[in-house]
Parts: sequence; C-alpha cells; structure tokens
Amino acid sequence: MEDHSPAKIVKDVVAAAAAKVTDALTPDVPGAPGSGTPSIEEPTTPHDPLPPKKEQGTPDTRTPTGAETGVPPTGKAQQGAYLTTAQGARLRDTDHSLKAGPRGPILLQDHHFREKITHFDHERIPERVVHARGTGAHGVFTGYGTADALTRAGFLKKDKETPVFVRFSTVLGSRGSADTVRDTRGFATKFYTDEGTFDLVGNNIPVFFIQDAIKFPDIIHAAKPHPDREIPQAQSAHDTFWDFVSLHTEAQHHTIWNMSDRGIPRSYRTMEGFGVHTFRLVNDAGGTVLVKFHWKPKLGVHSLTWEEAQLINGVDPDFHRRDLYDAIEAGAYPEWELGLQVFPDIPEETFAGIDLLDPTKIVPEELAEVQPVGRLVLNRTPTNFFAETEQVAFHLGNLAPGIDVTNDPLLQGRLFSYVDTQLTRLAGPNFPQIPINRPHAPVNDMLRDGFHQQAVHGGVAPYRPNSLDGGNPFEAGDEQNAFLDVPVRVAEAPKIRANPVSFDDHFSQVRLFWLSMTPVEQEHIIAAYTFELGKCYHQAIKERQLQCLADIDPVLCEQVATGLGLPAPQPRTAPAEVVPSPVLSQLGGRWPADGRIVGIVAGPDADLAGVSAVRTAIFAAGMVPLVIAPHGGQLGDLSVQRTFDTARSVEFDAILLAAAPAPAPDAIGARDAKAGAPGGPGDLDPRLLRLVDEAWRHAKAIGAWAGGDAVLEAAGIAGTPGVVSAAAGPEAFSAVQELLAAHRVWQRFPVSIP
Ligand code: HDE
Repeated sequence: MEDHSPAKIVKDVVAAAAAKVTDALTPDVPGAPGSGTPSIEEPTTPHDPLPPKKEQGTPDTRTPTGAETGVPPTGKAQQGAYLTTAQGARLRDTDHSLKAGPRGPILLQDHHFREKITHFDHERIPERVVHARGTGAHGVFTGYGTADALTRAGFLKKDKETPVFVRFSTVLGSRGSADTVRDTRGFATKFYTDEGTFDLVGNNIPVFFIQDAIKFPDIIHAAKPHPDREIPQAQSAHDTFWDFVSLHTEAQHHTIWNMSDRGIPRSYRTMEGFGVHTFRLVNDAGGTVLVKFHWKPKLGVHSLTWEEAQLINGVDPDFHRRDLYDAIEAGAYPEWELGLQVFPDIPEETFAGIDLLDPTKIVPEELAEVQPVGRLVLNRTPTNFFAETEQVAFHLGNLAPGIDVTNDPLLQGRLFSYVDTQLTRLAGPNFPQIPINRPHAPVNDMLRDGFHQQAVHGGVAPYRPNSLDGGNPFEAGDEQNAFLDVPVRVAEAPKIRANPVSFDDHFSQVRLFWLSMTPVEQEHIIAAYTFELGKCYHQAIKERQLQCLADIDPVLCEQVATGLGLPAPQPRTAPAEVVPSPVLSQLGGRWPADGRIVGIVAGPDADLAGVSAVRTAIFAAGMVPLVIAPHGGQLGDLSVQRTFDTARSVEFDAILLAAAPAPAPDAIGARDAKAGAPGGPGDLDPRLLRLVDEAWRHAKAIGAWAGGDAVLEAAGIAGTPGVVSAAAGPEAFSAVQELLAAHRVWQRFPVSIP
C-alpha cells in the first residue's frame, strides 16, 4: 500500500529538492566548518592536513622565552598524511582494540588503545571559576601617538602595530552555558607588546559590585547557582543574588547596569569595554597621570530585547560566539577605539569630587572626555578553541612599562588572584609558556622547572648575584626601559580593615544612571527588575530590594512594586541631586550596520532576480543575507540557507519579504497545531507569520516588495512604523538599511512612564 504519512510526504518533497541540488549548494555565507568541500564518499587518497580556513589565525610561533621561531603557524599543527601515535609511529587501525581473538578480551599490551583512552580521559581542565563561558579572537592594535605625553608605553606610539588576543565572556555561567543571558560581559585584551605583555582585563560595565576584593567570593557565591540544587544556571534572577545586593548596597550601581540593556548586548561587537579601575600612567620624564581605560565600539552600543535574549538562549545558545566569528569570516572586522579619561595625579586621588579609587563610581564623560589613543581590529578567529581561548591566561599584573596600578582595593586583590587561579586551572606555574600566553618580548626570568616546563634553560646560575653565568641576567634601568613601580607616597595610617569614608555613598550614581536613560531604556530597566525580583521566592528579599529602589528613584520603585504586587516604600533619605550623563544612553545615534544579518523570505514564485540583486547589495553593504524558503536546497540559482523550520526571527536584524510563499511541505497539523488551520491569515505558513510577528515585536526593520506585501497584510503590520513596502528589492533593502542605522525602530515602543 502506498505510504501517505506526513513523514513520507515531507521526505519526498525534500528528496525532490535535493535531487536538483548541484555544487551551488557549497555555502556562500560565513560559518561553514572546514576549509575544504567534503566529498560524499570518504576520501582515501593520503594527503597532508588541509590548511586552516582563511580567516583563522594562531598564536605567533614564539619560543617559550619569546624569540621568533620563523616556523609557519601550520608548523605547530598536526603533520603528515598518516595517523600516528603521540610519538609519531604510524598506525594501521584505530577502529579495533587489540583483542585475544575477535570475541576475546582487550589485551593490556594495546598501547594505542591505552594512549587514546588515557588522553581522552584527561581532555578537560577546570573551567574558570568566573568568566567560564568565553569567546576569543586575534587582532591588531595600532597606536595613534596621542598618549605620548602621558606614558612611555611603546605600543601607544603613532602607527605602532601590536598583535592582540581578546577574550569576551559572560561572568556567571558554566563553560557550556548560553551566550545571551542577562549578565556582565568580560572584555579582556592581551597586548603582545615588544616591552612585555600588557593585559587589560576589563568588563562591558564601568563599575563593579564590590569595593574591596575580599568580597569577591561573597558576590560570586551569591550570584552563582544555589549550592543545593545547582539552579539557576547563568543568571541573577534568583533569591541569593538579590539577597546579597540588597544587603550589600555598594552593589546597587553595578546591578542597575545589569538590569539595563547593557546586560543583554546584541553582539560583542556592539559593546563598550572599561578597565573599571583607575590606573596610573608614567611618561619618559617620570610625570604621572591617573586614567580610566575605555573601549568604544565602531558599531555603537546596542542590545537585544529581553524577549529576543530569552528566545536566542534556546534557538542559538552560541549566538554571540557565532556572531563574532561570522563577522570576522565575512570581513566585517570588529573594531574599537581605545580611549583614556585623564585626571591629574593629585594626592587625594579624586576628580570633580569623585573618589577615583572607588570602583563603584564612574566619572561622567561630560566631565572628562574620553581621548582616543589607538584602534583595535579583530581579524582572525582561533584555529583551535581550546589551545587559544581556553588556555589564554589574563593577569592584571601583566603591565608594560609606562602603565602602573593604583591603590584601588579591588584592583589590589586582583593582582593576587589571576596568577593563583591559573595554578589549578592550567596545572602549574608554567602557564605563561603555553603558546597563546607566550610574550613577544625576550624573557630572562630565573623562574625554573615545574610541571610542563617547555623552555630548555641554559647556564648554571639562575640566581642573582652570580659570576658563574657572567652575571647574566642583569637588572635594567631607565635607559633600558625597565618597568617602573611609581614611588607613590603612602600616607601614614594605622593598619585597619576599613574603607575610605567616600566609599559610603552607594546611591547617588545609581540615580545618575537611571536619570541618564531615555524613557524606552527606563521601561526596560523596570521590566528587568520586575522580572528578576518576580523570580525570587522570598517576600523579605523583594521588599528589601524595593527599599533600595526607593532610595534610587520613587518612579522606578513604584513601577517595580506594582509589577510585584507590593507596596512601594518611602526612600530612607531624599534622592541625591545629580546631573544626568546623556552619553550613557544607547539611543539616538546612527551607526554602521556591518555584519548585520538580513533574512530574505522567498519561494519558488518569488522575484528571484530581485532576490539575487538584493543579496549582492547586502554583501556589498558589509552585511550577510540569508535566504529563507519553505524548504532547503535551491530556488533557481539561489541556495537556501534557512527554511521555515530552521529560521527564527531572533537570528536576523531585519527581514525582507520577496514573496508570500505557500506553506512549506512540513507545515502539517501533526507537527504544528496551527498549520493548515482553516481561515488562517492569508493561508500562510504559521512559522512565516511568527517570524514576521516576532521581528515586528522586537522593533526590527521589515521591508517587502512584489508578493511580500501580502505577508505584511496577513500579519496586520502594513503601514506601521519601520515597515516598508517598495516597488523593487533593492529599494526595499535601502529603506531597511536606513532603518538599521538606528539599530531598532524605537517608535514601536510607546512609552508610558509617568
Ligand atoms: Fe576577574 N577574575 N576578578 N574581574 N575577571 C577572573 O581569572 C577576580 C574583576 C575579569 O577571559 C579569574 O583567569 C577577583 C573586575 C575578566 O580569561 C579570577 C576580583 C573585572 C575575566 C578573577 C575580580 C574583572 C576575569 C577567573 C575582585 C573588570 C576573564 C579565571 C577583586 C575590571 C578573563 C581567571 C578571561 C577572570 C578574579 C573582579 C574582569 C578568579 C578576585 C573588577 C574579564 O582570577
């Protein structure tokens, strides 16, 4: 009997489509794995390993002591055509263990089996205790020379190029957790300077939860999953987090940044970075200034909406990682300017009344502008994630001559923590010799031996003073550009466990942040607090945080209290008089849309020539087009990248509709209760309607031409703000491109804050 089951119908349609597929299916968008095109049959002619993909980079080939080796990067990867043991002996068979006969037990003699399994058993290393989930890329930093008067640091000199490796991360989640959770993001940069490695280990939020490093285990224990059930993963919407921050109120400033859109970035490429602490720069003449480091993204600061972030966590948990790597592969190189806020180095270590040693405070840019000193471009993805992104070890104490630390008590504690943590994570003291951590400056350090020592040190006298090695190594002075610990005067004082009095103000800058937001951003903050506190079980914790909100701003407090169904408390003290800092808002500007993703909905009857022209225009604009169709395979000469089944609105920054295709072959009631519902709007595929509906809800630009207009009508969004109906594809794209410059169609969020 003929099979008419839904599964069979779908299979037939897909098989028919696949039969038409030619070589044109070779992916023409970023993200395809491997540098070759795989054959259908397993290849059997021996040949050397394939080269890396064109956008992949590796750590420079330096010796463990920093010398250039001249070995090409591929020289470090696997060699030769044949499978070998770790010792290089060629192997005949890796599919069968050596047994006493086909039905017998495995022999202890099987050295290949034991080597393979033993190594596998030890493939995992401890994940980072914080910032476990991360994504790294290689790039280059170019100095502008504008900081010459402030610092002797050579990498900031005009046109000086320095290789860098950057690792972005979330803080709370485990290594396999989702990217778009509400959290702070790490932004750690390793500059391989000629004068020693400089690490700028910053975040995308300019303040921190705590003022003293001794509180770090407390905030992290509170924010990590509960110790009994180990839930929730990678988020702050739970009782222990709010318990801590509502009691330890110095955390309130960082917390409001997390509740703002900064906590859910659209992309690593659209994040600012901050050194957080104040640093001290020293110039050739020994003069000093205090500075704060800022990274300013070329694409502007943009975020997801909360609903998008939640959907992405399920649909594409690697969203930020994929975005970074796809952008680099597509040639839309992520770019930031490094800037400095510069303050006179006065004994009080304050600026405009703000204590520069307090890491819970910013200095508004309106009071001290950010002066650009160089440019960072990320242009290579890692070749091997573990070797590079996992093994990279940052350390605040990796300072180049010309940059020194201050007495910020948070910074001081970090100087201890970063080396300490690597001793366990990277199994011993020789982690600076791992390829990604090798300096590009000559190393002569008298540190010897230890697990995994990779240098072959010469000489007999790793001590000073010595005469047996001719006195080598010698101490350097100013002439040789030795690192200078700036001889800052320390005031005579008793030894105590206490903070400066100025650290006691926990609320004025939280209010400053709140008042600096536009109404749309304020709505998002209200929604975030309401959601997070709504997830707490204990009334006392909600009430305590509401009290903190009352101390920040009565409107904020009332709105959240309403959502929680609780009374709004009165402030403990009158809210501070503060001057807002409009620079903190993300809205109102226009930015390049490089590397944005545009989905184009098409079908067999679409204007395929128009779709083709639009694809070319999107590529030419530095963006990535993805064709969405009822089924995979080909539409004429066009290859399809997403189907109604695999596409979800959150992948795209904008949607173009070239047609109103008939429902896909798998739009059947057995798979989607809404499929084929009689009288459904326009008789469209329910997933197509959901795609358009979500894109609209998330305030994304939508354009249509030809048959696409029917989808706008069916979705009930024709003629609404940011929805364009054009005569032809390229016009629809230009209109959408124009809208993308503002990131979202903000008019779709009418504001109701009283
Ligand atoms: Fe970290 N932090 N941190 N941190 N931090 C680590 O180091 C620590 C702090 C930051 O991509 C750990 O190698 C203490 C502020 C980033 O590999 C650990 C304190 C800022 C990364 C550690 C802080 C940061 C880390 C975990 C309180 C922004 C990821 C694994 C004084 C300015 C780096 C590791 C990467 C990682 C300790 C506070 C940024 C345990 C004790 C403030 C971006 O050493």
